[in-house]
Amino acid sequence: MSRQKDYLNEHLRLTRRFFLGGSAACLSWPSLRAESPELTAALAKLEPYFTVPADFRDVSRGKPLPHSLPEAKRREVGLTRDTWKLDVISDPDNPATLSKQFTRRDGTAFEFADLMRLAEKHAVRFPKVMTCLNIGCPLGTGIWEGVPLRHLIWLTNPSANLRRVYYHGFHNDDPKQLFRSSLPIGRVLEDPYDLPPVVLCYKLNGQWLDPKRGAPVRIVVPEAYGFKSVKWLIRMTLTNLFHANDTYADGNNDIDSPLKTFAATLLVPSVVKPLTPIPVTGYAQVGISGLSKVQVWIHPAGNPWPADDPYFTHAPWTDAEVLGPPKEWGGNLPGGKIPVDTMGFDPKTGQAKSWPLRLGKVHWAAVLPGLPAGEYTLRSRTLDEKKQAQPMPRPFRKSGHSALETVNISVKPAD
Ligand SMILES: Nc1nc2c(c(=O)[nH]1)N[C@H]1C(S)=C(S)[C@@H](COP(=O)(O)O)O[C@H]1N2
Ligand SMILES: [Mo]
Repeated sequence: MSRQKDYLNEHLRLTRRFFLGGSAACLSWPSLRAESPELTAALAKLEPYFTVPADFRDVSRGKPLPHSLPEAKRREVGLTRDTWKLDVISDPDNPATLSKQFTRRDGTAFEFADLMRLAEKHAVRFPKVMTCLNIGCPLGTGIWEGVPLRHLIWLTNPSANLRRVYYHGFHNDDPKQLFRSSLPIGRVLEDPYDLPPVVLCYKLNGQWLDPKRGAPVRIVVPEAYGFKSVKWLIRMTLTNLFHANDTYADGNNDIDSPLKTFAATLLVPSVVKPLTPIPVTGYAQVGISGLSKVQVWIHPAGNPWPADDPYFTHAPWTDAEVLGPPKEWGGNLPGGKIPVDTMGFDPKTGQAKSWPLRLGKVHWAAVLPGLPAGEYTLRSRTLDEKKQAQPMPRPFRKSGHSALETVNISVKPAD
């Protein structure tokens, strides 16, 4: 019974702290490495690091969805590798000075074979999580392969008045279905902060891009939310306009927002027995500011919290264990191996050069202490490399999800 008393004391101590709202040192909870068959079982159920391309969550627009078109129709409209045609033009209203344009009308469109010629010399591969700014939860993580877009831009011989690139995908030739995005030319020509380049992407996880993921060619912008990575790319306009015209701007979104760092749970038991340690697993999206820690905090549900601490910064958060590189990468990678020359991986050893991978995802686990019967609330959060706690430094929804997740757990004896 003395053990139970300890738990109850602990519980009271926590509860008191909630009411006082003071900051507190971390509790020494049972460590993850403590043998726990429940945790081992939970870890065995973790999703793979990379997502099988067909298992990506799909948020495509279009009526009909471009990837649902029958093969014959996709051939007709240029959505197969051997029929793909890309227009690359100067904006007629705000022209960029180019000496060459690629157009279907003149029979000079840029084709897949042209892209493959560039790929022989310039292909790059990098891991990236694809996340919808509106939904918040990652749609999938993959190794994206493509040709840096700047190599195509240079083929137009731009010499002046080029400030932005507008691009859009196939939209059933219906202006109402247009999905477009844009980038400042500087981001296309140069890669700041050691980011991978913006690419004309044609492979995912070592396989040709499939229709759902935007085949034959999509844009992928490494540091951006999904809406910048336009699928079924058919047209690119080089303009002297200085501003964005993204479809996502119409949805009241912050379209210049790079990926945020945040944590969420994957496996949490909704009912557990009293005084029984609780295994929890989750993931963290590793945004532009990196990740130094994932932390968790469980407390009795319904306790008041000081209104001047909306992000629970004074709560007794405890470190979870951020898992290292997996033994199996998943994602149906050819041979189960990271493709050669994937950015962020050592070409000799095939190992990640640093961990977690920036702009990727990482998994975490924790064992929460056993608790007396009652209703509890579990929260998790990240600290980025500057130790800024989620949802800071960018808490606003329209720049991407970073709200703290809340999960309810019932602690009660088995019936
Ligand atoms: N042409 C086109 N491209 C598109 C979209 C679209 O509706 N049409 N959706 C965008 C959005 S909002 C997101 S989040 C990503 C999702 O990428 P995925 O389908 O590969 O997961 O695709 C982007 N590219
Ligand atoms: Mo999206």
